[in-house]
Amino acid sequence: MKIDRAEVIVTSPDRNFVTLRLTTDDGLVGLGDATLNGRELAVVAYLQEHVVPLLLGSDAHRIEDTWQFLYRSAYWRRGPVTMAAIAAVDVALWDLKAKAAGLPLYQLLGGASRDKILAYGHASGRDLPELFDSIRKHQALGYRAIRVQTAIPGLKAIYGVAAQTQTSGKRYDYEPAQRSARPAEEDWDTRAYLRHLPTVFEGVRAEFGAELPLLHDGHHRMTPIQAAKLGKSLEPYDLFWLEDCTPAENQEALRLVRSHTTTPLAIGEVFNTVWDYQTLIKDQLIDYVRSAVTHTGGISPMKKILDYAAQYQIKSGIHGPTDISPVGMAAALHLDLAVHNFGIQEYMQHGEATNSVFEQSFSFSDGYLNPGNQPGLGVEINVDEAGKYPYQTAYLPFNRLADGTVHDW
Ligand code: EZ4
Ligand code: CO
Repeated sequence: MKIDRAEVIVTSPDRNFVTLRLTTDDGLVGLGDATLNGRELAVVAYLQEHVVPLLLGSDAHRIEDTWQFLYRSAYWRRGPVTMAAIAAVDVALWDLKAKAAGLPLYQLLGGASRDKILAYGHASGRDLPELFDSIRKHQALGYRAIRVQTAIPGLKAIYGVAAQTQTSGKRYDYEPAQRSARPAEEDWDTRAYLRHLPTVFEGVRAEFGAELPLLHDGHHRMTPIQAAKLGKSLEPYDLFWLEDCTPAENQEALRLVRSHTTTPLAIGEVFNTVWDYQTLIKDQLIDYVRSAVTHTGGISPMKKILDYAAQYQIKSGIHGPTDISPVGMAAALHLDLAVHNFGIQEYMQHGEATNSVFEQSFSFSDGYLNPGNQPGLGVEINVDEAGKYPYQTAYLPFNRLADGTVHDW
């Protein structure tokens, strides 16, 4: 099974997606998601200029060897662009191997450890009534676990609140990347946020009861002591997790947060290797690993990170926003089904145009996902449909404080 063709397909149905398509000499097709939100074309160039020429003619069965070759032969290691490109190759090779075996991919990862995959969705609102409506809408869709984000009085637009952004939003509850030539500017005030957020969770618990699992994303905007304070003030509301409470680069920050609160901590959507987790996992400073399969070098390294985490009772919470394509989502779902230490899967649902480009066999019902039993990932790309949606420049927003200082978004 030799790699005969390697194509990089860029399409922008509801948003930009980059897909690697490998074709073998015996005619099998494998897909990998290479989408890196707001930096898509850097990964396209990395793949086209430096990876595709190295893959042609190589043995598609040698997944680990190909991964190590791409990682080590580059000499310059890690980083989101490199690891997104390598991830696309890794996932496409797993797709091919599973198709060659005639098995759904999870069977090659040890088989199913569970029957179904608990998902959480993103509810948001500018005020409590709007937030409650959004939570109810998610419950009506079947969701059994819900992330809660709200506006902060005095701030005009912040991360995670659908109705505040100017994006198309027709099919999405929330889509942060905006199709424009420059990143949109949003605003931030941590003290206002720390005062407001506990009142939101108090309201949600009063309305929806104690049972519903609730999550929240701090999106890297707090200092360690601010995050510690927030974790403590949210303890009465029994969060499933508090995500990305501090900027992710400093692993030691989580030690301070951890020493002050029993609110479970999740981190890692911007990480790209196991080294980003080394201290966090071995010192048990977190409860959930948030990496995306697509940004962490693929299924092979992600499985290793989760196996390492399992030794410390740390579970998975794989990143699954709309900027992960259906190919990347399927890769996550096969891993979710197979690993013992599964925690929860983020799932936001793609729009109709995206679903017309990517034919999927995974399903969502009654709050649970399932990758299905098609051989491989179970996702195919319709190249004619993809061709109808050319790339459009789009950026994630950024934050400024009241005095004009750039802040974490
Ligand atoms: O902001 O994927 O938990 N989910 C998130 C996402 C990220 C986007 C960035 O591209 O934080 O919504
Ligand atoms: Co997040």
